[in-house]
Amino acid sequence: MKPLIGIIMGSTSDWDTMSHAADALKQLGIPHEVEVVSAHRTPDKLFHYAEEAEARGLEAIIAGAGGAAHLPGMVAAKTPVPVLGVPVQSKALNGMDSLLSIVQMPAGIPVGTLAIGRAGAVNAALLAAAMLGNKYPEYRKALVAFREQQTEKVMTNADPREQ
Ligand code: RP5
Repeated sequence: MKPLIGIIMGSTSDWDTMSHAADALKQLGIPHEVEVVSAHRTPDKLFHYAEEAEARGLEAIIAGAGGAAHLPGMVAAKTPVPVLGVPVQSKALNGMDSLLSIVQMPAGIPVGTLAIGRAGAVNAALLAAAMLGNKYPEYRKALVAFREQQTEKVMTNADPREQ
């Protein structure tokens, strides 16, 4: 099936984090692709990826990066496809650098920024699913079912001593 969501990241070292976005999309049955696209190591590839995204049918891009994390902002600047940014937890500054680099976009080019690390990656996928759900009822249904299961899991495991 043609991918509807593109998951990109600045480095293979981001995969530990970004794999959680891919897992969540897989769980919801949403076709997606995964690719390393570095803003500073492969800038031409970044431009090409962003310029082609809409024509290839991508309806959202989840972009993860760490440190001076300009990948999500640069991609957003080159495509009208909505971009969700995931700050990867960096070693030096624990991801605060990534977070501020991604979230502080000047007015005009938005990047929907999620939390640092795994939570951000999972939530980027869930948010992308919610966006797709406006157009594809099957993905809205899958998201609702996921949330119901999540609630059920908490309700049936309420005593932490029994975990
Ligand atoms: C960023 O630099 C990447 O997104 C990654 O989080 C960080 C470090 O990259 P590596 O040096 O591990 O390749 O571009």
